[in-house]
Order: sequence, then structure tokens, then C-alpha cells
Amino acid sequence: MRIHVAALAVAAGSLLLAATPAQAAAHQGGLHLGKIQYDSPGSDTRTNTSLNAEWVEIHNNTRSAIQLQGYKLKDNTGYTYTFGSYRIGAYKTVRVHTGKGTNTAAHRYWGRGSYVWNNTSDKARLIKPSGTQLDSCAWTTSNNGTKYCH
Ligand SMILES: [Ca+2]
Repeated sequence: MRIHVAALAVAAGSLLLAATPAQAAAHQGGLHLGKIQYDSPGSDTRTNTSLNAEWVEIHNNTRSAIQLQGYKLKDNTGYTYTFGSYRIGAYKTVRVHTGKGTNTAAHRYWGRGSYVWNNTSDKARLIKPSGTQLDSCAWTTSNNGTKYCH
């Protein structure tokens, strides 16, 4: 009986592995939205710390660095963040914060004095310089402040 259960577990594991490539293919081009913390923890006091605790991650799931100049992040209202010259490394993640700060390889700052991403429901869009939408990710309050867009 033990052996039989173990064999089933192995078979289930193989099925999961087999399903992985199909899921990865859903992200066109391999550059996609990752985790989004749309509801800054605590009260929305508009301090820069609180504004920067609201962020969107973009993950480069390719083997090459990608120049993101001209790429845009956009919400339902039309607020738009446009990347300046910035290369995201292969398999790297960049976090775009709403508030002000000093840009680094892993953190970029929108420089706003008010929130962008609605806590109740909203949708983030990743748009190429050509205007083509590369990815989008929506959420509601049921996501409890953080959405994993994979
Ligand atoms: Ca928010």
C-alpha cells in the first residue's frame, strides 16, 4: 500500500512538471507583471514611506537584459509611469514604487505625492513603447492588498 501511494505521488509530480511550460508560455515575451502591493500597509497617510509601500513588480523571465525605455505602467484612471533609460537584467525583477526615491537597479520611483493603485479594485497594464499591451493584471479587495500576477 505504501509503495502504491508513493508511485501515485511520483506520477502527480510528473504531471505538475509537464504543466509548467504551458503556464510560462502565457506570458508573452517573457517580460511580465509580478507581485503588486496595491494597498500600502497601514493607513493611507500619504507619507513618502507609505507611498513607496505601494508598488508594482515587473519580472524579466528571459535570458537577456531588456531596455525598458519608453515602457509604461498604467492604471484604470490613466495615471502613467514611463521608464527612462533602464535595463532590466536577465531573470531580474524591478519594483516600481509610487513615491519619491533614488532609482537603483532593482527599485524605480514614480515620484508621486499621492497613491496610484486603488485599494478596492484596479488593473495594472504593462505597455510597450509601440503602444502594444504586453501584460495586465486586475485585483479586488479579496486579494488583501497584494496580488501575485504570474
Ligand atoms: Ca493603494
